[in-house]
Amino acid sequence: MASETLAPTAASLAHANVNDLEPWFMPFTANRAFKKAPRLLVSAEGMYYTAKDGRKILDASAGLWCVNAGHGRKRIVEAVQAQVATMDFAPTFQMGHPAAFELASRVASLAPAGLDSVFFANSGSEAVDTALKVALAYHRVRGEAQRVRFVGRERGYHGIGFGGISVGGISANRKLFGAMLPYVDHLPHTQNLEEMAFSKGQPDWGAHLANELERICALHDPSTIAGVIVEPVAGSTGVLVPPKGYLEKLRAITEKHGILLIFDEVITGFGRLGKAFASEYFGITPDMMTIAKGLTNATIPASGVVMRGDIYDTLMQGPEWAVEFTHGYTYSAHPVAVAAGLATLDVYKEEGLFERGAALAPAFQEAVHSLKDEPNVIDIRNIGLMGAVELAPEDGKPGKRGYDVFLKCFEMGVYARVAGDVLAFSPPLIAEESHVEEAVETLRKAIRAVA
Ligand code: PXG
Repeated sequence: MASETLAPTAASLAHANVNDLEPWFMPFTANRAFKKAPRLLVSAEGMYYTAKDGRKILDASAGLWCVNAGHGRKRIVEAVQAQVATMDFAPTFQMGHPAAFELASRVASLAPAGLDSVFFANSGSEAVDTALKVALAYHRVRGEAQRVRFVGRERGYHGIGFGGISVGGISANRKLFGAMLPYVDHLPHTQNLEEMAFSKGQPDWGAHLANELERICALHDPSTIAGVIVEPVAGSTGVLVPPKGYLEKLRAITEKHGILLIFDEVITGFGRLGKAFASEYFGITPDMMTIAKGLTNATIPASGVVMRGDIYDTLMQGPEWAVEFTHGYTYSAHPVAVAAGLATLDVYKEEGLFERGAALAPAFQEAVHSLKDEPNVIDIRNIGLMGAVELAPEDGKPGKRGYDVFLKCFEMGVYARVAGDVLAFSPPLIAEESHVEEAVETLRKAIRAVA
């Protein structure tokens, strides 16, 4: 049978009709500005996108911090193609398919010892909601139903579900949406330019900020707190690296009070810091981790919560014929996503990509810090293959300078992420030093051009 429609080429996509840009209400996009001057991508391979006008665009941000093995990986693409042709979908409520169990085992074996159980979802936001619900249910079935509070952190990003924006600490993502989840408090964020500007890796200053958790515990009574959720390194708000000793303190305080510590590893998982997870990098084991993005190299959406095995055991209550944990998504452990996940883990392992990321990190650090004396640069921070350059805001127009630099970079062939006035790089782990140089030198020119 002819398969002419199955494999659209970059050329055919380039001619796709994009005359009407209005109907798509785009996510996290300045819609009106975009539709006046669209930036359209039509294909991707390795470290580069191709734009609709044919230009190659260096992907300095691994898509949205997710394409850790680079684009168009044959092995992953073929696994997806084979799976979709063999079994396009299988229900996972009261049914299962073998590969999903294999993926859960393989994820658990990458996770710190004791984190043995994996619940699958489709997006980071769903993983966060799932983790919050697991925490509430865990305490409830143990007879501690009064543990209903969560503590997040200012400037934290945990996706855009109601749970995620409630524990999240980005005011712009909260202000349109009313009161959100009740019983949520926030730690202060850890960023302080006076004390830590231009730190390489973890800042020396700031561990004491974790003591705020004791204050919050005292205020609410720690026995009412179900969980504390933080990104080990905050990504979306512009790479906030935890001060030395900070995460250790959060671990000690949560443990002391029987509060579950949830690391949101949606960005930091799968090699971003040169280890499978940030928990391994920092040597701190949380009670749960949320994962997404790099789990499938973003080829197919998938996410999950990796939790302590005894949390799973605790939830196994009630009669055996009854559903123990009334939660799940139609697409939890979707067969095609699972196939992508298994192939992705093979690629990471066979190509030693986590180690490769770790090996590139020192050169990456020096490259991003070389921008220190450029105009308006007020901070540079980095860890693993996450780097951020913060620019002074224009008077009365926060975010404008960052946005203009982002546009300039794209015009000059480099895609980076921008959050307010912070430009962030998180290249795929397959990057060569020359790619890092290309990204940094382009950013340098863009910063000068916009100054
Ligand atoms: N937790 C963390 C730590 C994240 O970074 C989510 C949860 C939500 O994942 P989903 O799959 O629901 O989007 C994220 C997502 C950016 C950027 O450039 C970051 C994310 C998504 C899109 C853009 O900062 N992080």
